[in-house]
Amino acid sequence: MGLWDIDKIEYVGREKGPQEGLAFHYYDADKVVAGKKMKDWLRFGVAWWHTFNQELVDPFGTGTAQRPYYKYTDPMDQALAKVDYAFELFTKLGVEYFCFHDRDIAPEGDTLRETNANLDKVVDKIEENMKATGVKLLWNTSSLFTNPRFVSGAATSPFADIYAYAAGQLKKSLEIGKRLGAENYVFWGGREGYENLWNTEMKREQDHIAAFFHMCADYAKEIGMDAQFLIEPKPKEPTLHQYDFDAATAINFLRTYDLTDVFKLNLEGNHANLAGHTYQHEIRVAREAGFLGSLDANQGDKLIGWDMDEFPTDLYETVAVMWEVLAAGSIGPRGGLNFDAKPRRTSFTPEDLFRAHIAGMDSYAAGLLVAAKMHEDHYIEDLQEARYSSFDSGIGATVEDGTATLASLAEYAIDKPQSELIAATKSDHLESVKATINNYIIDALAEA
Ligand code: XLS
Ligand code: NI
Ligand code: NI
Repeated sequence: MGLWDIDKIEYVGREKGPQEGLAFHYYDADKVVAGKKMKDWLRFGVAWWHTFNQELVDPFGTGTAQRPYYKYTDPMDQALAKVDYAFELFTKLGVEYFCFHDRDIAPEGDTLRETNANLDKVVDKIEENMKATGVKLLWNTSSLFTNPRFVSGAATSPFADIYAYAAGQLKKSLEIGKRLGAENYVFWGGREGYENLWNTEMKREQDHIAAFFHMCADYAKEIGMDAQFLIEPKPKEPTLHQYDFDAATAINFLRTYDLTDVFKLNLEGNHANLAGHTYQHEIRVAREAGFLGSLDANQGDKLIGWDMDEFPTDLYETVAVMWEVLAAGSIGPRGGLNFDAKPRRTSFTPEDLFRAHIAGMDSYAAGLLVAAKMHEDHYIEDLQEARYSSFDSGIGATVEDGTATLASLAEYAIDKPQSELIAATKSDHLESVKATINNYIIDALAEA
């Protein structure tokens, strides 16, 4: 049973009925769906910070989590012990990737030099375990938001010493990413924004962080670190306003500062909601602009306006996400689905960590099955094609081939009576579309 006192999680399908908690009902890693194995479409990753470090605190209470490694009271002993627990959890779940911040895996020392030495010890052990298990690093990142030194940001801090420290931290993180063969490297700007605009030079701060990103790209090139760089948009929380607000804002930033060759986006469900979007919207924006990089799989709650980081179980959302992923051909060049998610405070046992990942993995596997069936039938593609068909020929085609002018269009429209214009529009039958998507969910999962 190992360190966690839990057996390897197996795929049992639906034969045992709906209540088999410690087994996969839909996630069948090697099953081929839409031309690829499920595990290669989904590339699940475990988030070190939530799964191993999150104590399930909330603003009103201390942690409720019960974890077997809490018996190691020395921070370094605990950090090293966690590596064993981590790799056993990955292999028992059959998850092939993981992600971490520098601060998740090793305690800080008083100086960057001491901190880096702590990191090296844990990274040695992580590297050994990666070799032994074949589990890979989906991405690593630097925490430039936890320590009080980052109170006013890191690469947008008004304090130059802090900026320099952040750069030093990044240098080390990129070296670790290279050493561990990171597929991606993530930048989430949790404190890169402002609390108040009156004391903020917004453009100056953005110039600074752009320079920071260029330095990171240059250094990665210099040391031969070839991870795909990703910006992870989030509109707010912890700061009042964050500069990488949403996908569209982040893409505009990358274009403004000539960073489009280096960066793509890592998109997160709950962040999308905080920005007033759906997860599907954020993925669509990135996909159509060519910036889809990777996904942080979690969900928010309709009734609560902050970052809940719930494990994703909303099938309607996983279907939408996987529909976009199938349309793109992959999550991203080197992307995966990282569970940036934590069990609820009331799900505090070690076993709940497994249950939560199983729920997330099954929900995305189910989403993949449904979306694959929709793509196979060309249901959405046909519906969209028909909707825009008036642009395939006639006056519409002149718009798309660039020959239309305001005058040519006005000339075409000038004598059209209202009755003809209304006749040119068609009902979307949106309620039927939504009901049909429901039917796809019901039918595809009944067949699974
Ligand atoms: C916080 C972010 C964070 C990033 C990595 O809301 O999602 O966890 O994924 O720094
Ligand atoms: Ni988040
Ligand atoms: Ni995230």
